[in-house]
Amino acid sequence: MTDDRLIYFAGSIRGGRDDRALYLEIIECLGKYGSVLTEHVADVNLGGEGETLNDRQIFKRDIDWLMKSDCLVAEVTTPSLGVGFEIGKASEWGKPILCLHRLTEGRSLSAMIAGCNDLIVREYRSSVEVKRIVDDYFLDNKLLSPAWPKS
Ligand code: 6K6
Repeated sequence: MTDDRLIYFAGSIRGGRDDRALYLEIIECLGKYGSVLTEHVADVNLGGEGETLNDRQIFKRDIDWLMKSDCLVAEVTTPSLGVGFEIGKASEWGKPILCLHRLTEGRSLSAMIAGCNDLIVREYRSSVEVKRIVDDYFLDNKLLSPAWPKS
């Protein structure tokens, strides 16, 4: 039943790569619930010499993927213009959006994310906890319903 669900995972790239290893754990967890279109977000080589697409090509490819995705899961701890843009677009298009935010001393989430009613925002403290939140999200909510409308 989950085979055809397309999940867009968003995480910081040029905003900062400190959480890259955690993105990989989240992407592996998301793989239980559908196909993750953006596995490269956790790629250790992303942005390095091997990058073949220019910015316009990256933008077009990612926007096309986001448009055809069934939901957006965004890790929002490291502030990223790209992730914020993707959340804004997905919200405008009525996609289900789960934002994952790690509680960090001295830093708080943007009010434009924390205060937006279109998003589900979940706070976590550890990689174990963030994966439990992802499991709960996909197992509990109506995303699993066959009648769930595609945007
Ligand atoms: C080349 C040089 C540095 O990074 C690259 C390759 N860039 C990207 N590749 C794929 N997706 C990207 C890239 N840059 C941004 N994105 C999209 O925006 C991803 O879907 C991420 O969720 C988000 C990250 O935005 P920034 O502003 O942190 O880069």
